[in-house]
Amino acid sequence: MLTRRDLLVAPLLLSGCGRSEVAVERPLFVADAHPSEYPTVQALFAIDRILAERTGGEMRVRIYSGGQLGSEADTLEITIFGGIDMNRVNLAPLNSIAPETIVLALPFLFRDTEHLRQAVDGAPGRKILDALSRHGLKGLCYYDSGGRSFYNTKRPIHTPGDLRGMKIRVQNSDIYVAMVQALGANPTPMPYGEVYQALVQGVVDGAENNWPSYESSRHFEVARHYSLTRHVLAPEVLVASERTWQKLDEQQRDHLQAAAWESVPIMRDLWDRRVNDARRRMLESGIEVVEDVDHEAFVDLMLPVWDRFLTTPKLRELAEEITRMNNFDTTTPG
Ligand code: GTR
Repeated sequence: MLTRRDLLVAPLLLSGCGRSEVAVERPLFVADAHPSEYPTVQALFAIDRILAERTGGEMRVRIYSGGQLGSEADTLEITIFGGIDMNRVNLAPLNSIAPETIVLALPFLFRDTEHLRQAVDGAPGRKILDALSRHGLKGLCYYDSGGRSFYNTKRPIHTPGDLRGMKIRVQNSDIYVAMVQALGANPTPMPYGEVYQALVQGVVDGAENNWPSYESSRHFEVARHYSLTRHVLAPEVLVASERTWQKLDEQQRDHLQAAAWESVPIMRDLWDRRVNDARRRMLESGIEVVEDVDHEAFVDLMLPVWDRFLTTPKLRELAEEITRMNNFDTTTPG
């Protein structure tokens, strides 16, 4: 198993003299917080298969799933340094690194999954991935993450007032902190891997996530009230270390980028099925699902959050560009 010390020497192993002579002498290391059967991790396995086939086994990816290399925030730092070659993270831990990523995390920005897919497949998605290169990361592609909804151990949430005073775990991102504060609850930033215990011990009363994570993290065992607020649809993102990227020759980069793009429809297909399966299993487990949510009341309280985080004309334009794309009439689960 890879240790933190290995990660410190890993950049030295990806060697080469001139760019065109670079050889990948070991597999590319990639981190993911989710267990191996989760759709994001399955997408990484797909990348490995595609690369192995196209390069006759010269380029491979080795996947460290289940958060074994550390929290998303920690592994991102190591990725920027070059100790991990690739990282599949939620957009939230990137919010403090690249301000452009905040736009996709704005509450109630997306109407549904189709709207999100249109935005990330189009110009706005491209701009945000490109913005990462100034911060030591090469943005490769986005994956779905569905709608995040609040769940808790105490009571059903229909209105923001029901959240008042509750301690809610949030991802390590200022916009999530502000969002939960604006709803009248107490935000507690905490790495994903610590949330289950925190719920059991009452350190927090609730959290927020999509159906597949609510299930696979087993938070549903403790937090039995799941309210369909779907307040954020921010995607997952696959990044490479800019240091690793610079060590690959042009053909290797093309292979890696193509494999990442090709993994997106594979992931979306797995994702849609996983959302349906997780939802069905959760309902069967007897949790209380609150569908009757006062969305307007939630949206109203989020307007100041938009103002606070859209601090530059560039960010406002990006948000407007995405809002204008909201012209679909199909829906997919999320
Ligand atoms: C999941 C996401 C993870 C992580 C987690 C969290 O939906 O896939 O990358 O961000 O949420 O809440 O920390």
